[in-house]
Amino acid sequence: MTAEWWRDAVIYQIYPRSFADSTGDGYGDLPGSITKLDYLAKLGVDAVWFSPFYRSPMADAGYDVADYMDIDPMFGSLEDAQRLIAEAHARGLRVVVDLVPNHTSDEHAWFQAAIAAPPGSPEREYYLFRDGAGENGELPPNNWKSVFGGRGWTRLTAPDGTPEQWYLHLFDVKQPDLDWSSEKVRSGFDDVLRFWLDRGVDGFRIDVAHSLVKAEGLPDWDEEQSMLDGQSGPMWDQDGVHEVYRRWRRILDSYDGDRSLVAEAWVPDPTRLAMYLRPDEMHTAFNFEFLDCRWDAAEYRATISATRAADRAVGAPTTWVLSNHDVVRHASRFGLADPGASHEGIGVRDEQPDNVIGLRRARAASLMMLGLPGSAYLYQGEELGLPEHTTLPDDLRQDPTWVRSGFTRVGRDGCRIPMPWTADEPGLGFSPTGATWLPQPEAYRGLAADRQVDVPGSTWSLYRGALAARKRLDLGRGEIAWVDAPDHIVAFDNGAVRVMTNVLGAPVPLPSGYAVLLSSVDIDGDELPTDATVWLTAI
Ligand code: TEU
Repeated sequence: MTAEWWRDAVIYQIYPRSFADSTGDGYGDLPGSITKLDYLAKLGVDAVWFSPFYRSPMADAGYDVADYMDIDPMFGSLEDAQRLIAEAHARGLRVVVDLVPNHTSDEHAWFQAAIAAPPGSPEREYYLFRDGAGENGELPPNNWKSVFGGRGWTRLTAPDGTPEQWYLHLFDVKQPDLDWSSEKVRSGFDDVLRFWLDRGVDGFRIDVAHSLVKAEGLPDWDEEQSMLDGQSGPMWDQDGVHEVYRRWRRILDSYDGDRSLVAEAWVPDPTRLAMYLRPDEMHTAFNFEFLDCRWDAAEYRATISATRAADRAVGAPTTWVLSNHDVVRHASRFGLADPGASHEGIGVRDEQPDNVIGLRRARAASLMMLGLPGSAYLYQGEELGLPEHTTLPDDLRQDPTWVRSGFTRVGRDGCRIPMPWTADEPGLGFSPTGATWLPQPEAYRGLAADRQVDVPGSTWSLYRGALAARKRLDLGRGEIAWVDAPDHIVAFDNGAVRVMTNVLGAPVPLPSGYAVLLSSVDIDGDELPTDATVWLTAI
C-alpha cells in the first residue's frame, strides 16, 4: 500500500447500528458489517471508519462510552472486532476507529468512582466538578450551555438527598466532560490508544477534538463578544489542547504501519484548524467549511482556496466531507432553500426538501469533491443518494438533541436510518427478520443497493467510477489550478483532469479539445447543464 495512505484515502464512514444487522434485533452489528466488506471493496474505498462500537448505555448512540476497551453487546464482542479488522485488511481496507476523549458516559468506572467519593478527593480529578455559585451553590458554576440544548452543568445529589457539587457536560447530562489537566486522564487514554493500536487499527477519528482543554478558571462565555472577535468560546480550541495531540502522535509513531489521526474539530478559521495538522500533531482534519457551503460557486471557490492554502502551509492534505451522522444528508440538504444553515436538522421540520433537485446537486457536489486533491470521507448510503428521513414520527426520535432542545431541533435521527440493501425484502434487507430500529422512508426502496450496484447511471456507479478514476489518475496527490470560467462555474485542473461544476446557472459550452470522462448527469450535446459536474480529459 502507498506510504502515508491518509494523504489521499477515500474513507467510508460506517454507523454500525444502521449499517447491517446479523442477529435480527433491528440494530446493526459488527458481524453484519463484515458481510458488507466485499460491497465496500467493490465500491473502491480505501478505508472504513466506524462510529463508536464500545460498551455504552447509548444515551448518545455510543458517543457516551462506558468502557473504551470493550465492545457493546449490541454490536458483538471483542473477537468480532478483531475479526472485522482482519477481514478488512484481507481486502486491502484500512480500519479507523472513533475515539471519544472529551467525555465518558456517566456509567464509566471513572465517573462512578468519582461520584462515590467526596468533593475534593482524587477520584474527582478526572472530571470537572465545581461548587455552585450563589449563596448555597444553587447556581451553576458558569453560563456554559450544552451543545444539545439546556445548560452545560448538572448538580449532584448526595445519598442523603443534600445537593452537592456540579459537573460539566458540554453534551448530554450522561456525558460528563473529562478534566484533561489531569495526568491520570492523559495516561488512561494512552492505554486506550495502545489497546487499539495493538489490535491493528490504522487510525483514530478524534471526537470533538477542539474541546478537551478548557480556558483556565472556566470563565463565563460572552458569546456575542466571541462572535465579534471571530473567536471560539472558552470551551473550544484552547492552545493547551495541542500538547495532548503531540503526545498521541508520539504513541502512533512508535508503531509501524502508517497509523493516523483525523480531527473532528469544528474550528471555523482554517488557519487555526491547520494548527492541529502541524507535522507533530494530527495527520488530517475534517474540513467542515466545505460541508457548510451553500450551493454557490463563489463560496465553493473561496472555501476550497482558503482551506487548501491553510493546509498546504503546514504540509497536510485537505480532507473533504459532505455528509456524516450529525448533519442532514446532502441529497436533501441541497434541496432546501438554504443548505448551509440547515445542516444540523434545524430547517427540515418547517421545510420539506425537494429531493429531486437535492439529489441532482448532491451528485454534482460529490463528483466535484472526489475530483479535489487530498482525502475524502463518504457517509454510508451517500453512494446510493439516500435522502434524509424528514417525516419520522416524533415519538420514535432517539437523538438527545430533540429532548434537550425542548423539542425545537428535530435532531439527527433522519440521517441515521438503517441501510436499504435489497428492494424486495422486509426492512429492505437490513436484518434477517426485517426489523429496523428506525423505519425506512418509502423512497429508500428504489434506491436500495441491489437496484444500483453495476447499474449504469446509478449514483452507486457514479461513485464507483469516480473512485476508480481518482485512483488511476492519482488525483488525491494532485494540486488545484483554477481555470478561468463564468462566475457560476467552479472549474479547476487537478493533474490529468479538468473538473467543472455548474452551480445554479445557465448551461455553458464544454471547452474544445476535451473529452468527458465522467459526468453527474447525462450530457446531451456539448454543454454543461445547470447543477451538474463533469470530469474532462484532454484529447
Ligand atoms: O459531534 C460534535 C459536535 O459538536 C456535533 O455534535 C455538532 O455540533 C452537533 O451534532 C450538532 O447537532 C461529535 C459526534 O460526531 C456526535 O455524534 C456526538 O453527539 C458528539 O460529538 C458528542 O460526542
